[in-house]
Amino acid sequence: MGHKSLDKIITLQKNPANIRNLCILAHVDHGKTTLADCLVASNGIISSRLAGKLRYLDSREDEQLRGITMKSSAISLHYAFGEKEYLLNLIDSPGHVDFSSEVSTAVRLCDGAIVIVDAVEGVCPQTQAVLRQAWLENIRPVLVLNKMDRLISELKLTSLEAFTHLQKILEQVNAVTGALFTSKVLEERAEKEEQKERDSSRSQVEETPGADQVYDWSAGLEETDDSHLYFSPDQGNVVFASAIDGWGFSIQQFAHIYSQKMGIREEVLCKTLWGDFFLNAKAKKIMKGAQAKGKKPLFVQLVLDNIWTLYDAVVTRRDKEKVEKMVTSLGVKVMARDSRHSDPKVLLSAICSQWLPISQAVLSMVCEKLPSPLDISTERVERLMSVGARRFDSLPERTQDLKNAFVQCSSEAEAPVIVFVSKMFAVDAKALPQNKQRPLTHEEIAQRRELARQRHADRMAANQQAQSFADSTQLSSDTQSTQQAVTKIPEGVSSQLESLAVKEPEVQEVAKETFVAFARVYSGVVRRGQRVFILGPKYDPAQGLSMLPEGCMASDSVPAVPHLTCCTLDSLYLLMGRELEELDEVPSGNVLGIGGLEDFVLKSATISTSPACPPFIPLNFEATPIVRVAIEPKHPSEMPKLVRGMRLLNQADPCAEVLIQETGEHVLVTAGEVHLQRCLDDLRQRFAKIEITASKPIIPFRETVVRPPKLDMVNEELGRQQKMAIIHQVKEEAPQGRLSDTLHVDPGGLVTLTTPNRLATVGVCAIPLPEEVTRLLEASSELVRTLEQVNMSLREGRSLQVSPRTLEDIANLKAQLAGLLQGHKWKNAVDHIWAFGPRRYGPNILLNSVEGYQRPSVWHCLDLAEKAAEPCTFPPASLRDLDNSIVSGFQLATLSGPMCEEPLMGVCFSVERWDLQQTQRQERPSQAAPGSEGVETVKAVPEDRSADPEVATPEEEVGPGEDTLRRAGAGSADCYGPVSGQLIAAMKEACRHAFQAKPQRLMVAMYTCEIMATAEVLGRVYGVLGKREGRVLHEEMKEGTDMFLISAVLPVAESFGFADEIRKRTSGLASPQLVFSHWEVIPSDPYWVPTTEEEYLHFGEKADSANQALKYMNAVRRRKGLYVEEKTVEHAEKQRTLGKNK
Ligand SMILES: Nc1nc2c(ncn2[C@@H]2O[C@H](COP(=O)(O)OP(=O)(O)OP(=O)(O)O)[C@@H](O)[C@H]2O)c(=O)[nH]1
Ligand SMILES: [Mg+2]
Repeated sequence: MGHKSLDKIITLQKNPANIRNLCILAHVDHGKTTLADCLVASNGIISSRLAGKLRYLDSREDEQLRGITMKSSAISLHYAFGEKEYLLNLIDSPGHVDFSSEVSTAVRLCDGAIVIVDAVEGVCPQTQAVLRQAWLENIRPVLVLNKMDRLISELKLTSLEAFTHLQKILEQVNAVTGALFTSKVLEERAEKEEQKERDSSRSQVEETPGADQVYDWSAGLEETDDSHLYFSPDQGNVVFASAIDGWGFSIQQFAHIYSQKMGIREEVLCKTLWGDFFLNAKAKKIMKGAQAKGKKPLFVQLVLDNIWTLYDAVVTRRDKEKVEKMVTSLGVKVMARDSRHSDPKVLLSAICSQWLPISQAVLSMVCEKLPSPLDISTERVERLMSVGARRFDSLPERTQDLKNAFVQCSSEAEAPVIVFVSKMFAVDAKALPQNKQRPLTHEEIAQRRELARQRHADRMAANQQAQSFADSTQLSSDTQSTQQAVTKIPEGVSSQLESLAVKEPEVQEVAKETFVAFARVYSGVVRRGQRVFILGPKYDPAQGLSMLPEGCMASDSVPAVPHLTCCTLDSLYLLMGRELEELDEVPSGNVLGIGGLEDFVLKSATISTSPACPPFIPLNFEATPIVRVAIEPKHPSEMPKLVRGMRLLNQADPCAEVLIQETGEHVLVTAGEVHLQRCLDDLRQRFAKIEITASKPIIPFRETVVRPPKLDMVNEELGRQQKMAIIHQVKEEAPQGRLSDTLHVDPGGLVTLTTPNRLATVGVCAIPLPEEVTRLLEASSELVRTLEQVNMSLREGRSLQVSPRTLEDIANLKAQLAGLLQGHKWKNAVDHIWAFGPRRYGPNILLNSVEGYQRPSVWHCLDLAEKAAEPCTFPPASLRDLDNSIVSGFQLATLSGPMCEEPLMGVCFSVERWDLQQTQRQERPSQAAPGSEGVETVKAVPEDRSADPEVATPEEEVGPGEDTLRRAGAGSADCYGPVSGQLIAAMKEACRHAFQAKPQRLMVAMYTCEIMATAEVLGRVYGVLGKREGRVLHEEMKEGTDMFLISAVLPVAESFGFADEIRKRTSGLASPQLVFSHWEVIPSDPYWVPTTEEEYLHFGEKADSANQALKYMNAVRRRKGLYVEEKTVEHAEKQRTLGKNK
């Protein structure tokens, strides 16, 4: 990059009003990087001939090879628009679903986005996803309808057809935006109304109810002006383009041209060029109703026809004369070598890029329509600052004051520095500007020349000396003379060698990876060498402010505050695509790279000079990492290198997770197959630089229980004895002797288990949760986690100012659960929820059905919030002693189930009985809870159950009273360990047995998959889907094209190699996008064995041929080193007979 343009950018950085931070978003392959190329070429960074072919921002080798972007990268461009000069910080993002986390990191740093839509394919799944992301981050989008050339050369549409087609696509895009907008308006309206209600109830104004309370649901939508949110060419936020051919236009450009030509006012043309208007040549008027009157719409006549004619002349007919005419009438210059080129596209882009340069159309739209950093809305600021459930107005006052700093985006000296780092990216240290060879200045060149001259002179002198020495001594042997000459190396040369020798280790040291933070300055000026605070995501400004002395700066010696560290900003960079330029300071409103943070920041962080600054809300990632592989070095001795490499990879990728499993395996979790491949390549080539082997993907499963099936495998009604068989199976599995006298299972599935010291007994029963409940819990896991945090802090006696919105969400969740848990079985269940699990927020429920135990439910915080605003704590007395052990046992049981040690899902464990022996409580009277008195008798077991001969009476279970007393008397010297631990283990075991007493099923993760394919290859796509147990949900034809859009679901377990297979079978015509969608129960029972005659006939003795669930389960068990019951070949004779018959 030349000094001049660098200086220019540095000057432009100081004027935030003329800065635009924007990213390019789209579905995969819609042409983001190609468009970026065109914009980069407009700055002279690459040649305009190569624009679109080079894909400059795809700097990685694999990106170029595969032709898809994998990392988002930024570049700063300048653009003169009218009188003003603008600085554009442009970020190109990947479109493949696997890399959607890269999109999140890009969107966070921007104020606006260019959304690209392929004019042929229209709105695709990722288009919707990116529009949603832009919406969530509150950034403004503009639209580019790209690949217009395909309408002409591939679809062969006429200009009129193309117009209709474009209108439809625009409608589709607007429908997506509309849906987002509507939900937001309704939400806001609800909030306002509630506020009003609260106000009115506070002011005690009594209004006559019922009179005017008609619920008008549409009111909010009509009032709000949303026209600016939609894409419409007459609004100036749509550009039609073909990035590959280098042209693009907005209708304003044509309005300008034709207003001069036809003498119609530009504003009128702007309004009418797009839409149902036509030109009445006689009356010289623009009229409405082109379609009804069968006239050519204005857009077709004045715009599209010109382009269609040009393509026809240049590409289709290659009519030289006509082309020449058009060239002169357009007033463009074409070089001879372009017009003579054998590929007509070269000539075409030479003409188009001068006539309608795409960069001009896109960049002027960007400058005009996208907001500058100064336009940041207070709403966005508040959202960025309110972490988790915190209410913005509950933040400390000094923190709230920082809002102004954001809004002002000031670069004054006193403005606090606020920077957000959205990701860390690895750079080869050689590529850093400090270590790069730069062009030399004139003085340096002169100096070097002088040095070289000197050296040359020295060498000449030395040679002469040697010559004269040899001559004078006249040695007899030649060899000796040369030896002498060599030994006498002149000084100059030896010093050169020395300097070379010194340099080598330096070079080696430099050749390693360093990390650069991808960041944006929201306020203040960052300077090189500045001391700043790094705020982790869990940093609490209230705590920080109370612990730090008043006016504390990062440069002082700072006391230790959790999640806060100090560091120096070593180097600042301007991001220029493949290159970095060093900067001394970066003012507010700019995107930049920061070096030297790798030891302080893992993936993202907030940086500030003020300890009052809150950490920004976490990035929202759309993709869930789901594909796991275990990694090993090829040579075991290289393990440390692998560990280091994986650590680096973890830091360099926003979404990849690296963990060590209990088995000691190093596991990498990625978003999908392509992502996995990229991570492995990165490990091999950059971070670990060793050979590694990756296991087959480890597929996650879930375990669940279902209602007893009514039909057997051959569709016959199941009798009672089959259900009994299941119970027997459980009994057989229980290890003989050790547990048999403490474990009891009744036919209803209630499992009672006594701890080894016989002091506590729990009775647990597993119930399948309705599917909707599981789905709801899965979807609200974040909320449940927040709920758990709130409860935890209440239990610890701290008060947490929860935002009313979160409280409302929690109340909503409760209401929804209550709505879904209907029926006799679930009576009052919602109020008795004890905990969620695993990890306290999973999709399983622990229910308190213990009679006489009035435990506060998980919804406790709601009651508190209703009662009073003042902080209040849990009444500690109402929690029974050892309550926590029950919860822990439940957490452990749900974390790994009995089938193949995978987490449970959709299971409710109802604790029906929980008895603690009197003696135990007497020992610890101070901790005994008053509510727990008198619960040692079996109250919870229903009559019919206790009457069952299989269920022991409490005396039998507990054993003779004397014995108990003796054991209890041993007190802390109990040979079974502390009671709490025993209770955890007992609870866990009880849950597992209760689980096994019900029909068990395996759940598989499912991908949704959208495939676009042409009619010819449709059959093959179905073939591949069928083979891999996929299910087609629907199939539709894309209007105006010959493409079919198929959406299907596919088990993750069957998805590996799916994309490749589809691509191979269809010769690259169809390529699927796989996104994790949900969990699904496999209907077949993994433990099923034929019991009836019919089943035996149907499935044979082993009956494992078709049991998909068994196959999956055994595969997991084998991988985990668990016992697998399998029969190997039994009747080998049969095979012999087969051989004979041949
Ligand atoms: N016909 C036509 N092809 C185009 C146009 N723009 C881009 N392409 C082609 O579309 C393909 C994808 O282009 P890219 O720019 O890599 O697409 P992308 O959106 O960056 O893709 P990802 O980064 O992988 O999401 C390339 O083969 C381009 O040559 C266009 O205007 N017309
Ligand atoms: Mg790309």
